[in-house]
Amino acid sequence: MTGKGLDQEVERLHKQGGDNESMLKLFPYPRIIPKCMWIIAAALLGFAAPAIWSQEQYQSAEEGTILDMVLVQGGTFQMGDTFGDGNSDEKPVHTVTVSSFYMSRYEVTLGQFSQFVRESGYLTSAERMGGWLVWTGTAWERKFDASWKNPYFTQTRQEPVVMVSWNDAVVFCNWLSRREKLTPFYNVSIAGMTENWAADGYRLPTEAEWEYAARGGGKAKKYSWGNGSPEGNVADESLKKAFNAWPFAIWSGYWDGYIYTAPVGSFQPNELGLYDMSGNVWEWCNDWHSSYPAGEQMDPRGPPSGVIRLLRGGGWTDVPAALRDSFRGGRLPDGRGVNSGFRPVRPSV
Ligand SMILES: [Ca+2]
Ligand SMILES: [Ca+2]
Repeated sequence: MTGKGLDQEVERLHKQGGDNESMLKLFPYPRIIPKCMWIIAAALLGFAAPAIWSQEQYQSAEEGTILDMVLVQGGTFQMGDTFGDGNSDEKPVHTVTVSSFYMSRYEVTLGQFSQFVRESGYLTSAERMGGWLVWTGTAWERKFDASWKNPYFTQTRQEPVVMVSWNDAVVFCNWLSRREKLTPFYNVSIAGMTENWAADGYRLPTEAEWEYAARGGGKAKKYSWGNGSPEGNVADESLKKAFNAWPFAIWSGYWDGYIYTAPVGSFQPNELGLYDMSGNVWEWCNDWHSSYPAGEQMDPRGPPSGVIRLLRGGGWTDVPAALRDSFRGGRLPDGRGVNSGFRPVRPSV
């Protein structure tokens, strides 16, 4: 589906009723990165099969720290379009230094998210705002019951949670902080949200932290696995074989064996021991999308306000260009898709 086609699909859904303006804005890519609309369309959408989600999946009784956190030693690196094949918002390449931090070794799993919901009673954006588009095998359709519980394909507890918004992810981070007696990073109220950078609790990574980590500590490489054929779950021949009608490009000649999400850690980790940075699901970053500055940056946090929150790394629906370490995707804070999740970080001191 091209960007134009995607816009038409959104317009059609709007005319069907039951939608609203904020929902229409859940497709921001064509507006911020017009050069690669077809990649963006693929990145935003997923597809579906009948969902089976057993009661057993709610019954995790994990205690203590539920995330395996990896210490990422800080350093200085070149951030952005270091290969010269990126989009305008990946330029200019600029020097960035990040401090050390802890990062989850894996994407947050369905099992972990179900524990959060069970203990908190939280209702996600998709559940409150009427699902989103899914792929039925032949067409994209708005499914009002689509959510993390029902992404219209079967998932095990070890697979990454999907259909979660930026707003959902930060509530998860705060829940995790409180259960570990840490100070929450996000202060969420009806008046808005503020961030406490002095807090020791969990938060989403800055995109500088994410890119530094995906590059295995700031290395000049294109994907988290390196520069060659994937070591991860992407839009591959398995996907195309399952769905002849799949409307987007795939990584031709590559078979990863997974049509949808893969259990986290199914592929080799990068140099830092982090799994699935490129591929499997897109990962929310903390920052608002904005243009890069030209000068050197120390622990950049992005602008104080904005419209689009960043997503990084590409997912099981994506082709090479969107899987690059420097590619910048994004959605509105309540945006969600069957191909996006998150992985928290927390300070090292
Ligand atoms: Ca795949
Ligand atoms: Ca990922």
